[in-house]
Amino acid sequence: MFISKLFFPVLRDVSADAKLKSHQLMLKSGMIRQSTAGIYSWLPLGLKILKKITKIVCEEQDKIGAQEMLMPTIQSADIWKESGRYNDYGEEMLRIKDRQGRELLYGPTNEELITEIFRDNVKSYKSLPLILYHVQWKFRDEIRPRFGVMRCREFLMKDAYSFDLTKEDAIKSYNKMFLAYLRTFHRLELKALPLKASSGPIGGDSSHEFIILTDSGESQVYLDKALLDINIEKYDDSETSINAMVADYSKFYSATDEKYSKDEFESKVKKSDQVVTKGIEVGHIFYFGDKYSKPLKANILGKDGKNINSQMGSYGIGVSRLVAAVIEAKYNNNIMKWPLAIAPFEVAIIPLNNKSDPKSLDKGKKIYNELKANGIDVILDDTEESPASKFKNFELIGVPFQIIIGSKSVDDQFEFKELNGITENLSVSEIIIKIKKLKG
Ligand code: P5A
Repeated sequence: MFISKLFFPVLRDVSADAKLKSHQLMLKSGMIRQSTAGIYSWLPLGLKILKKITKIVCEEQDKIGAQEMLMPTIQSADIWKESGRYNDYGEEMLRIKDRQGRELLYGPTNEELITEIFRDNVKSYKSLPLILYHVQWKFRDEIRPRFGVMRCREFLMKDAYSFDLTKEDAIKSYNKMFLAYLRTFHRLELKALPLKASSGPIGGDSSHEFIILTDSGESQVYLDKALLDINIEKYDDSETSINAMVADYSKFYSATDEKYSKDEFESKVKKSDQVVTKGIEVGHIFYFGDKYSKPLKANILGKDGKNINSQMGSYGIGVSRLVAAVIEAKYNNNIMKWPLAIAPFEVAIIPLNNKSDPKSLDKGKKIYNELKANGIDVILDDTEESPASKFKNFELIGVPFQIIIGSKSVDDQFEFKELNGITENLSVSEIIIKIKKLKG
């Protein structure tokens, strides 16, 4: 991409309603624009990051054997009446009538729809275990949408659903997802903590929220400091390792506001290890047994030939919320610090004097092609703006690395600068090796 072609409408004056830094920076850099309260358009820069995050989320789902599919945003009210949630869900659900007067709704979640698909298509225990997922827009008519895409009305969620024969197997699926979630957030360079949580309108008796600790978060959390030291890289995919991981996390106290008990917290965690802070909920997983399979009659033939309701769980990640959460967790000096894996561009090539030295732009284009050929996501500054304004643009976008072509470039050596970090003099091939290594 050449920057002169990139549609990124910079907003000089961000509305005072944008209280969170992530909201301000996303508006300012032209990542998003509000369409109406709590509903946003994703402009090219924002969408690029959203897609990179989605890809990582999907890769980790695929790795545990979950299969991707796509369900619609609009659902029939009938299945929600069958599950009993049509009335329970209240005003958060956007209800629609079509021209025939049929009751429809914009899905706030998909437990009913996936259970219907399962009921109509899976008949025997032989098809289990089964985990299906999709990445789809959801609508919740939040009473107070705020903080940009952090708490909005239309948002992108990855939601997965597991089907098992027994409770024991369902807990295995739950634990596998637990690890997949920790790995997903780890790849986004976020420290997400699984906290025992209440299950709310989704239901069930076992649930964990995944929370990123930041002062700007909406959730109040209570935990043992030791949880922060658990290194998830030490767990592999074997059942023993997954069980060890769950046991390690269960050893230490952690709870969200709703589950918090002062007595339990103070008796279990010594004063110096007590952490009381705020966080952003980026994921939430649930085990709810037959809460949906029973009323929707999603029976399968068990091993003994008898019909049995499958044991289910559901697992959500707020993909669009994650974009804002990464900014909140990592921004520095008003600059978005994107992990390389999701940066809108990995490197910016900045010829400083395109006007007085047209050869520098040719050099820039040559490097651009070399980087592209090596699979590096690169943006070239082909404008005649002042060096100061060029640097400002790339800071605003948050490109993690810059190759500067200027008076300090000698022969094939260029300044290679980390955003807000150190500068080295490197050749193009050294730069390529370095970036490839950083990408892993
Ligand atoms: C799990 C998957 C569910 O809906 N059903 C399917 C279950 N869980 S949840 O906790 O209600 O939502 C999952 C994640 O979605 C994000 N999220 C939101 N993001 C932006 N704006 C909102 N209004 C919003 N509501 C939920 C959160 O990250 C949440 O963990």
